[in-house]
Amino acid sequence: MKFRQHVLLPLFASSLMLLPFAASTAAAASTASAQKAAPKKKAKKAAVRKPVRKSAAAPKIDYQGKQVDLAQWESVSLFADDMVRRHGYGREEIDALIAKVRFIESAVQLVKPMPAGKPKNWQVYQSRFVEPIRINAGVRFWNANADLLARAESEYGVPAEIIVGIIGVETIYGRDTGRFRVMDVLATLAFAYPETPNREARMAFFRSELENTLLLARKFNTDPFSLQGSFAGAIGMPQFMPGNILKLGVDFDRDGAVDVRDSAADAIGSVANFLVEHGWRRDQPGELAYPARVRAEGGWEKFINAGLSASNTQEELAQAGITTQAPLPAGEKFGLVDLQNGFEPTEYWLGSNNFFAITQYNRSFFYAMSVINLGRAVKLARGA
Ligand SMILES: [Ca+2]
Repeated sequence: MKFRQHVLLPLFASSLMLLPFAASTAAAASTASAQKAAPKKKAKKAAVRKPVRKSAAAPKIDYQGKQVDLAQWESVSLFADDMVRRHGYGREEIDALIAKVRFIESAVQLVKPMPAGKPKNWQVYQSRFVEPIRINAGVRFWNANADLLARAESEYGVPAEIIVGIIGVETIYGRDTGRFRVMDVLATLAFAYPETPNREARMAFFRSELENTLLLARKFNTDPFSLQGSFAGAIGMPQFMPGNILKLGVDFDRDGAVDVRDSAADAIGSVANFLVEHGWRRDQPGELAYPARVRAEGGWEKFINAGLSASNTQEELAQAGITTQAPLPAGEKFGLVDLQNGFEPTEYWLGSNNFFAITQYNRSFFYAMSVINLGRAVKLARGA
């Protein structure tokens, strides 16, 4: 299994995530995914009585944080020793960097799991991403980058509409890339992660991403404190974690550096490369997913939450009572995708290998299906 660099998608999206251990994506805790749909009806009612305080529903986010003496902490000191020993930094150099880090309480709050709330609702989730503002921005992005998208499609075999779907869902094409200093949030989460059952694993992940941030800055000769991102340290248009920029980032405009924040070319190439490295197949026949029906008698439930891969044969699925109206491409395997709709009936789909490659970007069926639908909507709007 490949090491997953994705971060927990905690705040608002967590109640919508399909999988419990949402150790999400390259995209990690993307700003876009964390946006909360405003409770419209309530706001309207309130407006009748008095002017609505628009920000009332959103928590106040402190991007600046506060000065703390991290150098006092043993875990920080061990990290510094490690950077000196394994990567040849000077101890003074690391100490000077650590001294500049600010503690971001907002990041700690934002990674905490949300209390169980309303049931997951695919239609509500999707309506936040497949909507006119994002579609129009997608048309502009596609038009502005048509040659790059075509080149990525030919070099990586990933259709333009999938790349457009991902960058749109992540950040509305670079509009919401996050306003935290990556060094601050990663250090905060690496050394002061909140008490959760997976705390140790998450801290190890963020320590490794803090290390990657320093290596990234050194590699491209930039100030690590100039890097900005989400509360979980995801950077740029595609919300890549620093480790993914190092490992999977592509200098698609060939200017000598991977810059997923300011170069649409690098963002496009990096997203395509990410998908290929996570199993996307250029030659896959048929659709990414097929609407499916499950028989009333049951027998198919074992295929729910059975992992993020298309690993079931068509015979297995049919025998368990899962069928599609459209014929499936011969020999291809699939996985069952359930899209829960609150108190309405759940939608079922059979997801292909490439569908599940998208779930490696963010470990959620809702996410992958929204990417596909946004990309398709942009393509349609552009063609019209
Ligand atoms: Ca570049």
